[in-house]
Amino acid sequence: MVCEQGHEFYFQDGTSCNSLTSLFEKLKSSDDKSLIPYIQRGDLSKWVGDTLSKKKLALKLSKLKEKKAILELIQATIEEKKGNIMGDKYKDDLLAPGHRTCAGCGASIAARQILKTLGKNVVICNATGCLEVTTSQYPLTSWKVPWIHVTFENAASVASGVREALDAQGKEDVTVVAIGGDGGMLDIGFRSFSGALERNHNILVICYDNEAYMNTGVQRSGSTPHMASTTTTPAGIASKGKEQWKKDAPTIAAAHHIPYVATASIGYPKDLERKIKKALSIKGAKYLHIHSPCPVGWNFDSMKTIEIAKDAVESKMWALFEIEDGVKTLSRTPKGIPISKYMNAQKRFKHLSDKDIAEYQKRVDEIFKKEFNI
Ligand SMILES: Cc1ncc(C[n+]2csc(CCOP(=O)(O)OP(=O)(O)O)c2C)c(N)n1
Ligand code: SF4
Ligand SMILES: [Mg+2]
Repeated sequence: MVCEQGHEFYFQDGTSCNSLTSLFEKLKSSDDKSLIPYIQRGDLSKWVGDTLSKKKLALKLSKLKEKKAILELIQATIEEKKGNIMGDKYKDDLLAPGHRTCAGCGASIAARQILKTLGKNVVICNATGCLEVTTSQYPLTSWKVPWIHVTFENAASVASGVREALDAQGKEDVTVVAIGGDGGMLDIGFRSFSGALERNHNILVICYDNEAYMNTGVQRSGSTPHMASTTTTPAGIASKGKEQWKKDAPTIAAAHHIPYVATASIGYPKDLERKIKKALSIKGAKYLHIHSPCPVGWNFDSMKTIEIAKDAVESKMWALFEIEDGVKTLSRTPKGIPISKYMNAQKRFKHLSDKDIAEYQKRVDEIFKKEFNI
């Protein structure tokens, strides 16, 4: 069928249009989900190609001028649709949706919460790991703020350098953040982490702790909890999972005599927000350690990320506290739910017997008694 302007248009479902207007009307009203990837990639010409040109000579455009006009109209329509698809909900997020973290990923929830409070006047130095890999696949990025991918082991060193450079330019007001996972920040990047804290560089160092090297296949880290099963500490006849207890990174950070250390959880975003704001008000090195459950590595239903995060806090598996000038203060009194509720929801602990869990419970109770007297 030939349209009023002498063109033939066909959609992939075989319908043709009589005019350009009907083409755009169809595009506008389409609920076709296959459009979404093109819109998100902003890959207009591919969409035109895939949608219109596949049918034999479906789009006959003899003049370049006409083609340009059509492309512009489609571009405008796509921009309009983009607004609808993304919705107002995510419009102000500084970590754009569409990245590739797994469903229910605690690390990406942490990153959104962090950026919301940090705002735009920031430079992020992000170590290799799940958060970096999933949000920055070339040529795309989810980061709407200045962001540097640095190697696995030196995020805090790069942040120190960025700080120096900005200060030399008189840009003391820009916040500099080093962010990495527990492997990148607390094991392999420990030297650079420790160095930056010891120099008391005016930066905020953040570890999103998902308690293993997730990006490379759930290997144990120093931050993996005792008896958790990972691919390098698999539970079985001869093993009950990781032998060692979780490394106490916040206490190690505080031992560098920095002005502010805090722990947080993605389950308590207001507490996290308050702590970031406080960190930003303090000059010198600050350390924030955020518990960030990983449905894949911990093996739980991805709908339950926040519930698991909260249960960690309420069962005393994860304490929310601040250390200011060496003084440790609990920021949330846990409800004291049984630790079994937290553990039984995750397959990484499924091999534990009631006796093992009771021993765990005893240990966390003792720690809370000793450190917070509750
Ligand atoms: C020096 C070095 N060693 C190992 C790797 C491979 N590697 C990339 S990401 C990763 C795991 C990251 O773990 P973590 O920092 O905890 O972040 P997560 O993936 O858990 O978010 C490893 C081992 C690397 N990139 N560089
Ligand atoms: S493996 Fe875990 S930390 Fe990595 S993207 Fe998936 S849910 Fe997030
Ligand atoms: Mg990790």
